[in-house]
Amino acid sequence: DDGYRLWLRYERITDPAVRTAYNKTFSFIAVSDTSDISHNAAKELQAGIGAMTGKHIPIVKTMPKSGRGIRLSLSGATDVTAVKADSYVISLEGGNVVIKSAGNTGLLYGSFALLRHLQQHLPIEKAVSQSKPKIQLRMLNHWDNPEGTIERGYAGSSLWKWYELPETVDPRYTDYARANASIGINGTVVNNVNASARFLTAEYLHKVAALAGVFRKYGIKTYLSIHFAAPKTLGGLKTSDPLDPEVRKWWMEKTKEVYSIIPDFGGFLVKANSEGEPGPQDYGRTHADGANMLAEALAPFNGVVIWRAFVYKADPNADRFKAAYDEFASLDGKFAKNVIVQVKNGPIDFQPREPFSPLFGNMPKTPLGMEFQLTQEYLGFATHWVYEAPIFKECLDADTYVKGKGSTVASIVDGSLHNYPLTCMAGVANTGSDRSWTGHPMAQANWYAFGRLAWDHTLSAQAIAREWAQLTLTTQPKPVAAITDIMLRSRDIYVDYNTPLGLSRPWTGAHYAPEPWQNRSSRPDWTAIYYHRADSLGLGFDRTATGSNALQQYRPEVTRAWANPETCPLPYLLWFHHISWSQKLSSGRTLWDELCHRFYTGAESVVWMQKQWASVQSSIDPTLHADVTGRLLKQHKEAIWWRDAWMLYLQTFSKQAIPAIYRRPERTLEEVKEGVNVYLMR
Ligand code: BDP
Repeated sequence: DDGYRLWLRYERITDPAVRTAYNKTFSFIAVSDTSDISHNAAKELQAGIGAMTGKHIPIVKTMPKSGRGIRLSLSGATDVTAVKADSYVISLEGGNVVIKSAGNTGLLYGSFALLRHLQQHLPIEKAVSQSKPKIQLRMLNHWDNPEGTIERGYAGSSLWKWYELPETVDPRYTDYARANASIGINGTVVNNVNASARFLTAEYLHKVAALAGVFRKYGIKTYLSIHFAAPKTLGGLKTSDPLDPEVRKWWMEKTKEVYSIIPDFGGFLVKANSEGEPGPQDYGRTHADGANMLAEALAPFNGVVIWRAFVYKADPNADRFKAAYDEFASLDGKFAKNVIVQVKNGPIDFQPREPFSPLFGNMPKTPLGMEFQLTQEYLGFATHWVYEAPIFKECLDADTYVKGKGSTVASIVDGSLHNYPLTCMAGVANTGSDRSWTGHPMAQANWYAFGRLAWDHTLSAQAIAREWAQLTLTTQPKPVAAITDIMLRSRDIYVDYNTPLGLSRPWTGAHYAPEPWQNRSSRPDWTAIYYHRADSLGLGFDRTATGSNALQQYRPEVTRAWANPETCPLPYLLWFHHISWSQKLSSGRTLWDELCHRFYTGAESVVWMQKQWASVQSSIDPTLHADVTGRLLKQHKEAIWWRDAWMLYLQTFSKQAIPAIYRRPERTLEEVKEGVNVYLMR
């Protein structure tokens, strides 16, 4: 198994009782709606159930007089909301399974829900359910470049073969769309946020249209990241000032052209005045001015602007933690109706563990979308096994207290707390041209978990892990439990050997190798020492009132809990405090001893992962098992690499010994540095 089929494997059911029950129930699929989406729903059921039972199930327009089957039933309702159209009910009527929805997308999602159920070999009666998405725009963001590379992509090159498009349409695009639809994803931004203006040329729009033509048959809308200076670079104008009438006209005409080529185009995603990208501030205008200009051009077509809040200036005295809040909170209420501000889960940058972004809750009049990162930029690329649902859940379940207790980030993002008219959750994709789609086969679970949570953020990380393992790896309960266990612990294990106790590592470089000593860069906030602040006294970034006071951006309930080093949860400790090496922590250990403990147990726990994985060998496809075994070997080596790098480096400040219960690193700090240099060599 090369992993290509993802969680849509539809393996033949070997249990005769289950197969007989399914065979009795499924002798036809009746669908009268003739839309592509409904047709694809029926086709998916036919292929899936057919493969699982070994029986050909005909697709028919009207219900046959005898026999039992599945009916896809589109209610005649008109003028339904997008959420209604995506919702579905699965019921049993006279022995038939009926999937009902007000929209054909609901029929598609209901069909995939039924298939998920059957793939777990569950009784048909238990499929009776109803479901509606909590978020309207459930999107992937691809950081794909026109020449085929992927920024922060670790699974091969771009799925989009721009040089072949639009004439050649790779069948893989259909499988991509099926996979997304199966977990409820209904939007995709196909190009990098560091956007090339090339995507707005007619030539590229036709390529994008060919992709959109495939995606729309699975209920997926296509979006583009835009280059804010396109009026200049592409249009030959003298300026890209968003208040300039010529510039506005250029965007209106360009947008019209986009819609003439892609009639159901979704909208624009924008990274502006961030990390060197152009933006409205180049002309003394605000983010709102920039977004509203695009919103005006998109409004006639019901398109949306998704404007990113990932900004931080090159100010040596500023705390990058505060930047997004400082630039955006005051703009609340100034954005046009069809603008969503997309916020990364944490205030800095997709770190292995971050507190939630303080922007959540502080823009009640502006729909805030969530941006998670599926690709493992800071999580060991495609080598380390990190199940990300706990990261997503930790943020979604966090309480902001903006409207009292229970004001979770999820309730903000799903629009319920502030009555947002638009809701959006995006995942920076981890897909690429690798046969397994995601490089590390277990990273498929992160794509899966993102889709499931964007649909329903109340699902638990555990339930999703179990479901994914059953669909993707094996239906046997014991190995499923063992794999779920690895998945649920994997993130904490990674954090322990990589960035324990609230350390972070968004420094420049490969974003892979340990370089806590890195102290030179074109900007101070691109060095390692800016973040960890190790010195002879202690470690960590003081963000309390005696430091940058970033904690002030949260509500008092949060600030109070986190501003006190005694009550600040250990996982966030060094995010907010500079702690002395010998200070006793709530664990009973001193900071230095706790660090040693985390680094060592973290690295050691990878051995536990290896053992768990070895224990499931007989239930897993041999190719896949061997692949993951190899990656775990590497992960263990690199966990020790990270441990040694941090420990030896921090020891130069703490001047304390590594407790005798742990084996001393087998290399010196200089040797680790040399190794990292080789890694970084060009
Ligand atoms: C950082 C990445 C960079 C992205 C940037 C972003 O290192 O490649 O362009 O985020 O989100 O994490 O814009």
